[in-house]
Amino acid sequence: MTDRHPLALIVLTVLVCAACTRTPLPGSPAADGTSAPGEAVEPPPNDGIEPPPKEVDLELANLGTKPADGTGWQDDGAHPFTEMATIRLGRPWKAKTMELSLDANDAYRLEFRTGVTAVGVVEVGPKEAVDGLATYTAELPLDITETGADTIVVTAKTGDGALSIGHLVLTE
Ligand SMILES: [Ca+2]
Repeated sequence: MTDRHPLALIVLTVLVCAACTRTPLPGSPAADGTSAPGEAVEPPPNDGIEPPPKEVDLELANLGTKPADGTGWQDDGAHPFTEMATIRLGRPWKAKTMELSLDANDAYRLEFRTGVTAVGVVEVGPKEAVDGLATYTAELPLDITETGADTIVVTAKTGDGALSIGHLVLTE
């Protein structure tokens, strides 16, 4: 396709120029990341879709319903985030096994904590054969079972920054 609408070129040119003027020259006062006084900060483009939060706070009690495998990472029944999910367990759990669903194309790190102290880590994923949420089951390390945990912090080891958890069930 070479017959682009002329307006598209104008828009592109304006965007490129805007990017140029925002790039500070080495040694210029703005190079340390501070904005010049009075410089307007433009809002991010809004395509009408609410962006997922960086961090979410979840309760185990609200994660009991298993969404179908393949549910989209932002669909009903999924809890999307981009960096970290904190799951409050409501009480200390000396769990032996867990079942949970996660967006399939990421590798997740689940850090079990009691208070702010880490007691053990479980890593799951990815499961490339599934598109959307996939279910995992895991036996928990003895440290977690013996010490107990009241919080799980979920982050990604690798992935696309589009993270999601569906359900979580612990078994003692
Ligand atoms: Ca993902």
